[in-house]
Amino acid sequence: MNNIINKKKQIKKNKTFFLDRFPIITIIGIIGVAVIFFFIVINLLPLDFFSGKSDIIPEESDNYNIYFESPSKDQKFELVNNNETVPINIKSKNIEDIDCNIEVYINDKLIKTLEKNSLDFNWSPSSSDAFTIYARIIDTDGKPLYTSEKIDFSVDFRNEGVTESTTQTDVDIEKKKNDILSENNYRTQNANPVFSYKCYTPPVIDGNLDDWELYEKFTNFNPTIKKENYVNASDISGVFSSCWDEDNFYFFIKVTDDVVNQPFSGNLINNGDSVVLVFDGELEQDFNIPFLNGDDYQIEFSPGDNNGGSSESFVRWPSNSSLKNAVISAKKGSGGYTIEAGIPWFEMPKIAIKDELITGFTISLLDTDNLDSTELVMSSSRSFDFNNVSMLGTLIFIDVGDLEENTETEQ
Ligand SMILES: [Ca+2]
Ligand SMILES: [Ca+2]
Ligand SMILES: [Ca+2]
Ligand SMILES: [Ca+2]
Repeated sequence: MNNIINKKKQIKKNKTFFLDRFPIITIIGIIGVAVIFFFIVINLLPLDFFSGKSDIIPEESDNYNIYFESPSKDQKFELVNNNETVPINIKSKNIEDIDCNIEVYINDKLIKTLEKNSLDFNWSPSSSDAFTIYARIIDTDGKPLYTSEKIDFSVDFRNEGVTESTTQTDVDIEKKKNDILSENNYRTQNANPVFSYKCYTPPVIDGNLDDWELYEKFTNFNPTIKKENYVNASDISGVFSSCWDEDNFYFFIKVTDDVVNQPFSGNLINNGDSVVLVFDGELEQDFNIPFLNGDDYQIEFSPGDNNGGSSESFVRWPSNSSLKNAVISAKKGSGGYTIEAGIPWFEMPKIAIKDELITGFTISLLDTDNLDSTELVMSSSRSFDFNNVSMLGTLIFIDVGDLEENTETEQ
């Protein structure tokens, strides 16, 4: 009997033991659910909802990165006038998957907000000065995710004052350029676009620089073919300008070259010191075609051969013949040469010249010093291949009014 009572007691004890604990388990369960819910809510709310800690960055942001390819640290830009610009090239890492923009600050002032896929532009400084540039990745709420290193650089205008008075015009020109750049397709990764202004008075083709003061100067040539032979800027470098009207494309190139050597003429000029211009006339339509086709032109210019022959040009593509109707003037000296030329548009009939025309374009400097063939090629695009137009940079033809008149009336 006692045994039975004891067993019953034991069973009862076990039952109460379990039932006593049951509410505790329930409470723990409720707390657990509450905690999980709490974290879900936190994640759904902006980060600074609790306590304003806006500098808390998601873990993976450690991998975001942006840095400047141009300007480089302490780089000095020597600009001829206000039409010249400083190329800003930003590289990014691991921002493909986040919704963000890039803000660019110069001297702590926001100068531009870029889309993450288009991180190159030309900046027009207003005067000679020292500058500090940095960029931030910002998310769609404007919250900064990453700030780049600060890069110091300087700008020195050689003709300070001469074009200072054209500020108002420059603003309009910059706006027109930016509108074109933001509304069109071009190969931004190949090179910063170069602008060719319409001229209201054509340059005098005499090999002299005088009439190029108002036009954009391009100097940022890169070693592209046989680049292991590149020594320094006195080996080979250049300053390029161009302009246009309804009749002709005009350009001026000043080539610095330690040894001017052109043993050849006619269809061999591309083996000696020479310059080659490549146009893709229908950039938009041919965006995915790497080979040269019917609207492309590859035109070579020689400053004249070693025997005192005159300057000449040769169309390598599409016709493989000399360029008969171009007007060319060249000057050779001990430290290089200049070529000034006007090419009638009828020699490049597939380029339908008009305001805001965008073409694929690269100008390359072919340098021969001591050998019988090209030793090094410097190009206006980051890479260059004679047979691949998808490596070309961009030339944009724009009409910004009569620059000469603007300068005269404002002075
Ligand atoms: Ca001239
Ligand atoms: Ca050279
Ligand atoms: Ca083409
Ligand atoms: Ca040379």
